[in-house]
Amino acid sequence: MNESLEHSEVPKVAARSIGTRVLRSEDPRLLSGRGQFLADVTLPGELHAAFVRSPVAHARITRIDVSGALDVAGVVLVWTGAEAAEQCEGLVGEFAVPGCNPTTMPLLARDEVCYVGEPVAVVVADSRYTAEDAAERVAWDFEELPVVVNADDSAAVTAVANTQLPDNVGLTGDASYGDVAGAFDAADQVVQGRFYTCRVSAAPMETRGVIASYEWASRQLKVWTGTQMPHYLRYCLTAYLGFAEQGIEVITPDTGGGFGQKAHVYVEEMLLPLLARAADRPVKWVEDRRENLMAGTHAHEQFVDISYALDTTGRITGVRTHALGDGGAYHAPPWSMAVEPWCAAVVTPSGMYDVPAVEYSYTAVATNKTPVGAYRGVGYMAGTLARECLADDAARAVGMSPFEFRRHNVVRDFPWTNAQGIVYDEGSWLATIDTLEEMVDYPAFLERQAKARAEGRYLGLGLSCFVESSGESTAMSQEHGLGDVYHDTATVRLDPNGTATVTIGLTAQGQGLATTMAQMAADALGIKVEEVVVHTATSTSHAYGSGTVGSRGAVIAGGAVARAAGVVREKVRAVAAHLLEAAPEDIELVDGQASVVGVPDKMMTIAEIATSIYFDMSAWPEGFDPTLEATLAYDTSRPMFSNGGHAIVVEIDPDTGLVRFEKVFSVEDCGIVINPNIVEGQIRGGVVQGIGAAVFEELAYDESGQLLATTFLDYGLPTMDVAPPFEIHHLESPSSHSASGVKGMGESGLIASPAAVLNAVNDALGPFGVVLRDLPLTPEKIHNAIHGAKQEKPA
Ligand code: MCN
Ligand code: SMO
Repeated sequence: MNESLEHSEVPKVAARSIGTRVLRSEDPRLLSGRGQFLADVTLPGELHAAFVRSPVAHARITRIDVSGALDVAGVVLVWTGAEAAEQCEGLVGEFAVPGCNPTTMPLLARDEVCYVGEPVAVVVADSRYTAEDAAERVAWDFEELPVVVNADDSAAVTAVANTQLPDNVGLTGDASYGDVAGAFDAADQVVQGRFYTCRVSAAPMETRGVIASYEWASRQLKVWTGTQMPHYLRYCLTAYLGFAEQGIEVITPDTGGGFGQKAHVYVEEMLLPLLARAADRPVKWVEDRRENLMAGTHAHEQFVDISYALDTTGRITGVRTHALGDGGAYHAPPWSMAVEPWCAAVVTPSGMYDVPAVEYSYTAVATNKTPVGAYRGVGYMAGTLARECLADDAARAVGMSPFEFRRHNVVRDFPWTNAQGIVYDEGSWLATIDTLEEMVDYPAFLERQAKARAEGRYLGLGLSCFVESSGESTAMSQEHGLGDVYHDTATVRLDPNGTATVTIGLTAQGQGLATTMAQMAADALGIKVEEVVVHTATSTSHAYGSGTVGSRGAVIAGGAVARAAGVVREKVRAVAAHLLEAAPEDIELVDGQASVVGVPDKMMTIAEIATSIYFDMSAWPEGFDPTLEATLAYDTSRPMFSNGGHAIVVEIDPDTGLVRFEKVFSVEDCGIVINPNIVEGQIRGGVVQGIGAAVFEELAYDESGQLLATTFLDYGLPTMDVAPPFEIHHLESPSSHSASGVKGMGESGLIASPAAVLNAVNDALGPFGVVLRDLPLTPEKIHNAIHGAKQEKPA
């Protein structure tokens, strides 16, 4: 734990801006087309890279001939695996728990290609056209090897997907807490199911891309990329490639979404700097959509087997979970194949329910498919889908409504320690269920549903509740048995005119951190939010950050901002006290004024104080240090958990199998809400992504390992026409640990909405007596389920 970095040194501040619907400061620029994205960056003399990517899923490379490409006018360099390996063996992917077998992902494949899209060679030329044309002229021969395209075959080792993992296992482990066997032996009934979350893409609107420039004279390397972890990338550029870290600047321009896909270190990010150095010219690569769907990390694919032991009253007395993840061909560094099955099994077994006995196991296996990486709500989505959909099965088995069943099992008293020993300090778990039930007006819905059925229309209501670990921190990592260490810094400066300039270590992919962190700083300094400008981590020259992952921005960047602002605030109070002839403890900073508590006419503006600190030594108390700028780090001393739930109403067309989304009801408790507009935007976006993952999206492969979706024509992203209206309700159980009581929430929408969708579809399918458990819920699947069932079962 990192108690030394805790917030306790931050004075509690009056919330003026926090909690209000401040408009996003990012929007005027971004919405009027003034954003500067990676593709907008053009460097003098730049060259362009194009990759040769494997057209087959698994093969041994027997010959590569690049001479045809080198002959093309304008081509500067062509590298294959041999040249790349001279510089770097590859990126090691592993997870720091027993049972992980690491892999090394070569920068360019050398002997073996393990998935369609794996880079085999790279061409650098004076234009993108030339580079692409020349890439076509790289000739290579290969011997095809047996292919593994699904997790069950991989687990059975029908073939080896990657010779680095002879038994196909990337990661495996298990644990048991409490008397699980006893709970299942004594159970009145056991319900179980196998749930499948299909392979999808995070599909950020802006694909990946890298620009690198290297100045040999000063040994300065600049790397532009939309990464979510610029400081970690900078560290890797030194660790793997030997560039001097002090000479490296990683620049993250405006970024059109990351959603976890950009929370990886990619081979392209390693190659471009090497190529720029070798060519002595800047090199640029901007991924196209086809490449992104093939070579950006994939997400989600896993099977979760889950069973509940239920007692006679309908209490869950034990849960068993086994998660089998299809990890693709390599561990995607740095998170590895653990992202899905480990998270699903370890982090989500009990959710909001008071389950005394928990057993889980997880296995990630390799297949000849693109590596699976992080995607908003890593593993939580699949774990929540299994748990919440089995809860509906259990509710049906014991004859309770989905609300009653959850209320019967929910944890009511806090702090609560789950079977695994993880402590939950506070939460509004029961209130989440009650609030959702009120919002949907359940009796009225049942009536409407019955009436609709009588008319041959099929409405369904699906419920899903979640607990989300938020504010990823050292403490959170340790609580889950890992050794990751996190902290971030922020710099807060009060300017001579009393405005503030703030720099944080987290990048922004669209979360609105520049706005919310300005709100944090404004309240901590006692000035107006319009008087604060926040620079998110656009360059590693500024504040240090561990990355915008694990919904940590509000908590961690917020904590660092509050701590740094606290130091500056004390300086202002000291000078105010001196000038107003009062004790510093009696000085209040609110709304741009420093005033003496209880003496309303004794006040001056914070701007006047700032000006005098910079320009008038006579304003300083004895021995005053005029530094009006502070950089401090923050980490939490304890893990913190948000909670909430969604209820989704759908209608199924029995003739076409299409699902129409009527309405989403969401309850979110992320402690104190900094900005309700932004939090609601996060919920809407996340839920719609979850609707996509549940119904429209799938990165399917054929038996030979060919990816079947490489454009947005064959990969169905949800668009505004399917996005339903939302009703959102905020509950606030403040964290007693974070600055201002905030908790994170950026992943909650996607974590819990697919379960609500599946539950809603199954509720609508109720009259046909069928229950679906595999995503995506395509029209075909639903149509077949209805027509396979032939006719409605009697109610
Ligand atoms: N917020 C708030 N009050 C709270 C909690 C959060 O106002 N109590 C605000 C935050 O200040 C921030 C936003 O809500 O502006 C999300 O906050 P948080 O939950 O702290 O998450 P992060 O800032 O760390 O963002 C990361 C998270 C993750 S892990 C993924 S994945 C994801 C997500 O955010 N990727 C996104 N949301 C995304 N939204 C956009 N537009 N693009 C992405 O790539
Ligand atoms: S998947 Mo978010 O980047 O933790």
